[in-house]
Amino acid sequence: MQITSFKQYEEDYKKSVENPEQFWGEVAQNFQWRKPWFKVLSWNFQEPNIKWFEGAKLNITENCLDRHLATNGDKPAIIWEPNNPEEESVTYTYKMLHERVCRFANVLKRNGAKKGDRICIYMPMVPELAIAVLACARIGAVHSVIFGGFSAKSIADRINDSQCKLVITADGAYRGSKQIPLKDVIDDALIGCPTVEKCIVLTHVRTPVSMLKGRDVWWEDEVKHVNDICEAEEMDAEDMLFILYTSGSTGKPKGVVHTCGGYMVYAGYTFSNVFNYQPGEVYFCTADIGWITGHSYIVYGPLSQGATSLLFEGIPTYPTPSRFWDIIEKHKVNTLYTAPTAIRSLMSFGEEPLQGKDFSSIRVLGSVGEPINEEAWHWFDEKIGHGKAPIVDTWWQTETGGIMISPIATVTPTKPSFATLPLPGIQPILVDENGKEIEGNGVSGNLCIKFPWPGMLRTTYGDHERCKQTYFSAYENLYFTGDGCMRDEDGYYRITGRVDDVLNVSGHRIGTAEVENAINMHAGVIESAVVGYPHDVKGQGIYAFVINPEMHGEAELTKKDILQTVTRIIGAIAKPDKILFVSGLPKTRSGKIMRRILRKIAEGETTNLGDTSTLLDPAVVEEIIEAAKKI
Ligand code: 6R9
Repeated sequence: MQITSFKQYEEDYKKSVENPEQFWGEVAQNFQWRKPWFKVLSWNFQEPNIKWFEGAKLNITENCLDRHLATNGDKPAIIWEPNNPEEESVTYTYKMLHERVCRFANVLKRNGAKKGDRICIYMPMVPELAIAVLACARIGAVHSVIFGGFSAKSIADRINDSQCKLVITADGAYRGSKQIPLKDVIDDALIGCPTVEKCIVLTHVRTPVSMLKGRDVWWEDEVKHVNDICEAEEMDAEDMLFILYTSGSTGKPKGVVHTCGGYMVYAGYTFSNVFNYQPGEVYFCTADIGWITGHSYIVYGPLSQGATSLLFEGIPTYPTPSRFWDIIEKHKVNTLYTAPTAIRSLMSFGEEPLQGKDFSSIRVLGSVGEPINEEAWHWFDEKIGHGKAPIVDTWWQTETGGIMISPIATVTPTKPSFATLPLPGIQPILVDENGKEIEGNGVSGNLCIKFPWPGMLRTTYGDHERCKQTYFSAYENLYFTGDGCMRDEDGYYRITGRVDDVLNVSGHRIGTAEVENAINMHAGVIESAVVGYPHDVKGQGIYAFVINPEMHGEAELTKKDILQTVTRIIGAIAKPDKILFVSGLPKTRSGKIMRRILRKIAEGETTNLGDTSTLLDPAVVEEIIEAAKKI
């Protein structure tokens, strides 16, 4: 199923559009099914109702583990690099990983988990995180992984939304020189989570934690009480595999739902092709398993293909900005898949951290999460790839399950900051505001997809209407991505960024409404408006305009108060980079905040603010501009 020439890509693409069912039916033959499907695809985008491989039975862990045992049992499945380079790295072969997953699956059962139950995972980037994820899949429980940077309140909201029965966590996590007290955060979260019956705690940083009698158990104790034989649960192709929460333009994150069969096929197929993975190679994705990139391209995609997936706890700059390069040298990494924000941050340290490092193993480079600017692209190409490693700029989303528009390594000619061409099976279309298709090349519009693909989301947990409204109602019969996009003269796609109220901060999706809600929780805040602005390292920074009561002679409100509130309500990842206290916000007569104006001010624009005639009080704009000059 690996594409090896551009001609083959063109042929496969054509076939995938002309006869999608035959195309995906053939791709799916490369996976292991307990029972075959009777229909490859049935769909409509109105409801939406999408079913892939209907009637088929499988368990994704048999594809990620069992099927490799006979031939590749002793091959490394996961290599783990700890936060502190002085500690030993750990390697799990496929045999070992299979054994650990089965054992932990039995621990889950012992603690009352069964098929269909939702399980929240809040863990550091350790092999046990991958084990926990796979153990859920093994028994047919639905995992909901929450990134370690989210606050107790965010966790509680997510746990309650999907009524999780179990939580898997650790005492803490390392993040460079810092420690994150995961269990403490979970304890705070669980005060408001009546559905959680058990909490399994892994020892990692060895910080003291409190264990609640009857609820909390230690991972290390539990595994002693079970054996390592665990028959995989037989799942329907359309049974739920996981929920992953993501931000949208409203205040409340949605639980994006992926199902077993289609997701597996899509993650595996795209992994194998986009990275042109070759047997025996070491593949290093620097994402966190708390995000979709980690789900699809640290765990499920690579393991389904019998690959060696390198997993790393820590940050790119600790203990030095050579950390990635040292890992590449040490483990002879062949593929590095990372984010533009990490590249820009490492660029800022100059040449010194690269001196004497051996990059000769690098064959393929990848970028994900946000548009990659040309400067970062060239630096990545020259300094890390030495001009010899193709860069795959992979555009996709939590909702798409896997990579959608991207070069295929060694096959597609690349172009700096272009995601290039759609993968087989993906039918992008650009539309104007009215949903009219923009045809031809050298054009820009809103990016939609007009035909289903196996990895697409099926619903948003507990609220199908929301899924419909968010993705399938903006334009009739199309999946709307929320991204703006241009198609150049060669038909290459370049993603220009979100067209909705979603920010992309260091590759993390954050809704402006979420941040505003958090800021407004502070007793002293009357109202706020949040917009993004260009940031050298993060891609986008968060700019908050906050109405300060002090200006009306009330209690003193400080920027620190606001930062603390946001950290408590959402998590440190959503902290504004700039806060501007104002006495009013630019509103229309109907009371809508004119973000367009605030965005311009945040970008440093002071004169060309566009039409302000519909504003209720145009004078407030002048005041904001003056204040903005001072910060
Ligand atoms: C995989 C992931 C999705 C949003 C997406 C877009 C942006 C992702 C990109 C990119 C330009 C790329 N995005 N990859 N923009 N070029 N190669 O990041 O999922 O966290 O859901 O974010 O990220 O705006 O809509 P997710």
